[in-house]
Amino acid sequence: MRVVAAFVWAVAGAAWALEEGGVGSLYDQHFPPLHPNCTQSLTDLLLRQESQLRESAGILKEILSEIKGSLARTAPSTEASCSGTFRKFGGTCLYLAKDVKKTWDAARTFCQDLGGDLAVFRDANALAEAIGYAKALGIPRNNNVWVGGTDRAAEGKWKWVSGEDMPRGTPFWGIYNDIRQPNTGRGENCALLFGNDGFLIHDGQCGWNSLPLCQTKPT
Ligand SMILES: [Ca+2]
Repeated sequence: MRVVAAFVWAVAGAAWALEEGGVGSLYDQHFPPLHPNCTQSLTDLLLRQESQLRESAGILKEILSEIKGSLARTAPSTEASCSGTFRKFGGTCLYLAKDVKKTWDAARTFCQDLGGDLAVFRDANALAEAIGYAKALGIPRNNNVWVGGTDRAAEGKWKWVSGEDMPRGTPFWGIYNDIRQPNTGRGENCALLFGNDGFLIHDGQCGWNSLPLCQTKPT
């Protein structure tokens, strides 16, 4: 509104100044003096135009908002996902083959054939998610689940198949019948989730037949 008023005053003021300066006659030849009614008409015109521009700006904003919403709905998702039978848990994909029983080595080959390896857990939350997964699948407590840990290369030095050291103690390894795991030395060199101990980690004989817990990265 102030802009419109200033413009009107500027036009009227300029016409008046030209007349006062002696070049008014030249100005009048080209721009006859505005009749007071004309000034009012110009003001009305500018006010109407301002109102229309505001209305147009509002409509354009609505259109822009619609376009943004449409783009957001049609844009492809960039969130990583897990392929095939694998399920996503945080930043990893797990697949517990509940109907497959194999030795630790055969279970590892089974997982590698699916593009992954036996599962490893770098923190307690990751292990807790895997235990929750096993329980949700209804794995019987007398079943065990192979994970990717072994001390076969050097007795007592438990390593993940990724080459990292396995964590020791709670809450990773179980304490069963007051015996802290791992407890069987050279007799048991492969790591499993022991059903009868709430699927906490135990050492087991690599030749036992247990369920493979496979892991891949989301893609
Ligand atoms: Ca051992």
